Amino acid sequence: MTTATAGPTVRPAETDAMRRALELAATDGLVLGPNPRVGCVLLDADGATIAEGFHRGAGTPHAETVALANARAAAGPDAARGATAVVTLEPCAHTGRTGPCAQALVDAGVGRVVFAQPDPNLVATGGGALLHAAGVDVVGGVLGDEARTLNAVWTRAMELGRPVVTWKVAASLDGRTAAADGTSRWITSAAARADVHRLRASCDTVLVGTGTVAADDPSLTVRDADLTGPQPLRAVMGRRELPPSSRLAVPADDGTETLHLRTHDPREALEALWAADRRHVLLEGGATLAAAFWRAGLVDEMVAYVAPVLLGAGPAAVGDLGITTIAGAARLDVVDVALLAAGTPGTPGTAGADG
Ligand code: AOF
Ligand code: ZN
Repeated sequence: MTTATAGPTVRPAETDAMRRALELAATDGLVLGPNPRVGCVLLDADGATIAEGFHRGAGTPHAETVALANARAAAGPDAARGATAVVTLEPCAHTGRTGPCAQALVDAGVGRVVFAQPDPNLVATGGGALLHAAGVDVVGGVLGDEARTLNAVWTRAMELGRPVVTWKVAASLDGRTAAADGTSRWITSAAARADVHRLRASCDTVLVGTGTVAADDPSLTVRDADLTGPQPLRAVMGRRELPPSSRLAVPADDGTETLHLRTHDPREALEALWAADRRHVLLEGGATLAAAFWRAGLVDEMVAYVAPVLLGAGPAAVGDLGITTIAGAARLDVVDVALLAAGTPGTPGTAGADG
């Protein structure tokens, strides 16, 4: 990508417009699906706003096209001629669900484009170069960090070329996920289980192994948290058939989808999920599956719910990681710690089998 960062300096009105575009992109209640949040503001030569737009989610027009349409609706077909487009993401150069925005900006006669984040999507990138080649002034990187933060998971997934994987564990203080006889209700508190539902709601996929389905019959749905979009996809990995009466084998009446990935290879599973437009997978069990992902280097983040409970025996949270000596220990960085209402173990029957 060629971005003329050494070109004309960025005017204060353009930085202000970028702040506004970021605000538009961050609009509440959007159902983004696999797409990023994007906002766009069109400025005239005096730095006054001509029109604004933002992207509402996969399958809907991109922010730039929305802003151009709003400009035309307000001031006629030439409304954006000579304008400056301020966009939170490098305009796309591809024809996907919609046409290339970079070309639409050229066709509209936009004279200058200021964007925040270069497009990390290899399929769509190239808009900066296209604009530059068409004689448009292009400046990238304006409030780039803010834009990247706004789409942190999406950006990471695009850079990795696979969904981001968050591994969730709920265990006793001694790292066990069930007692010796297999009973596991309720190790963690009701507050911890509610937090799991918020975590699920922030992911587009929940992944477990066939063993977990057979052992726990989880429902893997978001019940205890706000959900703007559809329920996360329930993905099950492994070659074993799902027990026909299990919650995941029975079609859900609310449209919740289940996908059985008949493989034991984490990489293959993520490829299939990527092909299904998934960006953020919550790995929820069990120990063998978690170990397989860990050993493949495919865990990006871990969320551990640790209950002040001792079991002394019972299955461990993760299987063999191939670590034989302390020098080989997997050491993680602590990003955040929170105390979730200790001392409120749930009442059996108040949540599903998978809280
Ligand atoms: C968006 N909204 O406002 C912009 C995007 O599948 P498509 O055709 O909607 O294309 C999605 C890609 O287009 C996306 O990953 C990003 O690279 C680029 N720009 N996408 O969803 C927008 N400007
Ligand atoms: Zn676009």
